[in-house]
Amino acid sequence: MVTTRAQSLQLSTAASADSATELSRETLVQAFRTMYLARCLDDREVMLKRQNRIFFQISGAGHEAVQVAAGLVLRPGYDWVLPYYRDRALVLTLGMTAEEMLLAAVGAARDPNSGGRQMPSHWSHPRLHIVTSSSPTGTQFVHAVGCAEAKAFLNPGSDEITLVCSGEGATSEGEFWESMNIACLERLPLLVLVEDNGYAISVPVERQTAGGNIAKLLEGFPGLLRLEVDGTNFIESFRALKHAADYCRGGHGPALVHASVIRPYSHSLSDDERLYKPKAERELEAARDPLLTFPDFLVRQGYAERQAIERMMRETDLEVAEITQRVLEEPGPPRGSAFIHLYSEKIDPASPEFDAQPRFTGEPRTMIDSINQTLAEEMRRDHRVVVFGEDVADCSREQYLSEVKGKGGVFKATANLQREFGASRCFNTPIAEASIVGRAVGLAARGLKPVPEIQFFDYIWPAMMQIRDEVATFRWRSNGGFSCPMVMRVPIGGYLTGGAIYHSQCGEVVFTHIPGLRVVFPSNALDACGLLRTAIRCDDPVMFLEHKKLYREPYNRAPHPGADYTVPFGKAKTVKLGQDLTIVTYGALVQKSLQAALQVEQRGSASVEVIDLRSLSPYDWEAVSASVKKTSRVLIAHEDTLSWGFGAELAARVAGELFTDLDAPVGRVGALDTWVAYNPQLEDEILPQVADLVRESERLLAF
Ligand SMILES: Cc1ncc(C[n+]2csc(CCOP(=O)(O)OP(=O)(O)O)c2C)c(N)n1
Ligand SMILES: [Mg+2]
Repeated sequence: MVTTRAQSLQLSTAASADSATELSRETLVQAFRTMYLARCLDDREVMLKRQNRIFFQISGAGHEAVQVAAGLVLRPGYDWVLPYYRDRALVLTLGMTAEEMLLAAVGAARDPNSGGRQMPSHWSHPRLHIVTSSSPTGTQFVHAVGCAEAKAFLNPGSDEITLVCSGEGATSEGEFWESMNIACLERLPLLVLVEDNGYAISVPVERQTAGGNIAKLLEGFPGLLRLEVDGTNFIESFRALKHAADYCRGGHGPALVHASVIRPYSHSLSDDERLYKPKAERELEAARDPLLTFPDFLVRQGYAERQAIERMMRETDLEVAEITQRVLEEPGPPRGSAFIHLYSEKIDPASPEFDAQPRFTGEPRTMIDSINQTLAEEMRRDHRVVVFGEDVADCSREQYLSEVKGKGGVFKATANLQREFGASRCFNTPIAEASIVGRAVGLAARGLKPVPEIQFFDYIWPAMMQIRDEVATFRWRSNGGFSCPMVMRVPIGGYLTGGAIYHSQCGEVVFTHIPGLRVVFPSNALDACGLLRTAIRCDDPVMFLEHKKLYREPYNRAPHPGADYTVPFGKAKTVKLGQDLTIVTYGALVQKSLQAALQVEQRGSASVEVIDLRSLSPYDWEAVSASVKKTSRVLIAHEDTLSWGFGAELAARVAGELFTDLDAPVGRVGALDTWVAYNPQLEDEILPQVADLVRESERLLAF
């Protein structure tokens, strides 16, 4: 097995520690051993890729010195690390083995990073607190904010820090700036390492970053320690990173180390830098290669002898070759394993365990009150529940709390939570949706239960990358190593008379199309209480869609069903029995469908069944199928636009599986395929109305 120890080296008798860093001679030599091992693994992978024995390669070549330095200032399994794809030498220093890396390269089932699901160099190692990394550039910054923030809940008083790494190109992403703002606002123990190799694929840094220097651009961020260093120089890098880590550990706030490095192997094996980087520049870079300069330094300073270093390099080559032979025999993930770890295997929110009986007390409450009370009860029950978002706190200036009533959310869903549970468990965030969801990822990865609010569904889109590429993939891509269960509460929907295009949209189907995510959509106070509690107690990420129009309706109120009332996901409710037509619906169209059913029944002899799906992913196919088998006619109705909607999927499935049970075509009603307008008459025309449901029902019944 390849180790990162340097025990086989013959050490010189000169200085026993470096005077600039106080690192022992053994540590210095070991640092080179790790750098060399990293390069050796890259070279081996390059060869395997060329032989088509692995399927992707991206190297850390040229970044090794600063990465090993970063690894040495961290305490593996104590501090938290959000690496990026070039951080091979960093994660080796933290304790990942060469074998674990090559298992990832061949896509083996035993690969601890992802079990063959992600490209190699997408590091993940729960025991070492190396949090699963993905391919989108910059998404990791907001996770790091959440990880650093979790310290105050889980490890207060400790000197733990979080390290997040990136290239200079990725600092152009909004998530980087959102993170730097929050890190400075909250004085988080966050160490940011920007490994600046001068290029983002082919784009040079002066066309990427205003002024060409990210550290300078950050001037003026309060409390942020900024250090610039030659990242190919191990000694300088170690000193800078040690200084920065000490600053973070001391509670002074975040630090950023901007390290200039080289990238001798092009961006990846799919890129050829000679297309945009001239020979002279590549030669200048080559002269800075730490794999040449650092051993020279070790010999010059008398820390090791040249021959011993060369012997160690040969031994490392042999060991890597030997591991490669073994790893190439490793089996890949077994057939049939594609769904494993898509959702939690620990808690099934669709299980009968969540099928509770209500124990009603008190007067009927509105849906918004019910949500507010459920949040409070769950925060009382579980200290890990943390609520945050825009305007969700009662009053950020806590000294005014005794004088003012408090905001508690634009719809009041979170009223009095800050008052009861304190500003650490219910707090306002900057208006930055990617970081609202992204910091929840970091908090959840460390075991907290975040319940972030997105103020309006219409404004969820800056968080889309986080939701689709991070939240939903976290467990699957790390092969169960990490998870980020959270509840994203999102007010949705129209019929508001004046809500217009940016306060009325639906679009739930965008999220039901995401594997790994649960989507629920209650239509009344009782279900909102039960489904929200299930969402908080389950172990998956849940999108909890709250229809704004239903928040304060008189007809959907319910007395409180008890502090343990839960409703299982994927269980529809038949809200009206009938024999001749099934209307399958959810959200605001449940009530409209009931009204339509009554009108249809008054005008003819048919009877209509109405099913409220309640949760959309998973959804209750059994209930739909049983009802359609009984009635032989089905109408699927939703407020969201008609085309490519949730109804399209259901209609396809009904047609595919229940064709012989049908006496009429499958009907659908939804909004016009356009936006919701401000003018009330136009809004009415665009959104589905009772009359539309009656018309379509009668068409199907007459067929
Ligand atoms: C959000 C996103 N956009 C684009 C890409 C494609 N891409 C992958 S790496 C990269 C360049 C990153 O440059 P930098 O941050 O400087 O890191 P380097 O590769 O130079 O180490 C790009 C554009 C991506 N992975 N994610
Ligand atoms: Mg770069």
